[in-house]
Amino acid sequence: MPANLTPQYLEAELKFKQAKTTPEKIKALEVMMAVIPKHKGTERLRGQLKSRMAKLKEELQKRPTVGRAEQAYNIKREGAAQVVLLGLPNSGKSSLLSQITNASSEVGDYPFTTQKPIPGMMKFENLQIQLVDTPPIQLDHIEPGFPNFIRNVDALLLLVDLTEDPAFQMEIILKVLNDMKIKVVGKGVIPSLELGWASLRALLVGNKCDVKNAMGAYQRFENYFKETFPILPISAKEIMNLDELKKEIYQILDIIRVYTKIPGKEPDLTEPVILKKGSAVGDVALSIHKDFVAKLRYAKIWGSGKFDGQMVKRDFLINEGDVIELHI
Ligand SMILES: Nc1nc2c(ncn2[C@@H]2O[C@H](COP(=O)(O)OP(=O)(O)OP(=O)(O)O)[C@@H](O)[C@H]2O)c(=O)[nH]1
Ligand SMILES: [Mg+2]
Repeated sequence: MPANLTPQYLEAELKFKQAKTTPEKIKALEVMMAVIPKHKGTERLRGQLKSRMAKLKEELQKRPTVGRAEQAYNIKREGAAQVVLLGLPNSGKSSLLSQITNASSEVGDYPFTTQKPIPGMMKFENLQIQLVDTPPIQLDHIEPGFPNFIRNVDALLLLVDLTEDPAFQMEIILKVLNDMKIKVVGKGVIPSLELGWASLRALLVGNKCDVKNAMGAYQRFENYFKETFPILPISAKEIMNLDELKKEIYQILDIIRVYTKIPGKEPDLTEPVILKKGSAVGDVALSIHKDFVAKLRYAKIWGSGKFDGQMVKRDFLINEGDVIELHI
């Protein structure tokens, strides 16, 4: 039986031959393995590719590679929060980052386009939120620096391709996170965890809803996950539902915005103070200066008070949109 190799495969093979470094070779080989036609005629060749890949990965592990990959994951947190895009190859992570942030990340119609994390800033109302595009999730390979990075972000955006069995993709993502001792929490309270475990809020997003039949797949996927996760369909390419997505990203962060004012002046509504949900007046003072808390006598509050300008103490709980005048 002839192998019938496609132009896509031959192109990847050429890249493999031209590759100089082991990571370059692995990337080209990954593409070859992904695009090779899967039938009897290519069985032998697929076997060879697999063992070649095993050798290359072994080679890579032998080398003391501390540094490069790990350094790539040392991304400076900027804005009100740091949210990471996770998903399988080709799910559309880079398309989404390029669409809703000021950054651009290479988009390719072949898997493993993205090889290092890329941050971008997303504007949402009067806030900037940092989104980070990542290389695709793989079951058998986790890059150094990746687990540590993920454990320290504020929330995850799990992106699945609605044209390719989304529930299966979700299973793989959850398995990889579980292996890194990360418990993903959608709706509800964050549980207390065993030592060594981290928990992260996550939003589930089905991409490519513009494609025929994708919304049917979304309905089934949604039925399965909607009790446990906030979930929505989007199209990164056709710009569908992206404003709604921004709102949902803000929602999973569990933060509130309040505004401070000086007596006799209007509050500056372009400069929110960002605090965790459930914060009190004292936390507002603390966010301005640590000495401020000790000196705080009372505050006046517009919004959560019984009436506008009500006098409250430092343990008074605040809500989204409140305006607070601190008195020392
Ligand atoms: N129809 C459709 N195609 C999309 C959409 N989003 C992305 N794509 C296509 O899907 C392919 C993969 O997109 P990428 O953004 O590179 O996906 P990725 O998840 O970053 O891929 P890796 O970096 O390999 O993990 C490209 O051909 C995109 O044009 C979408 O909303 N609708
Ligand atoms: Mg990508």
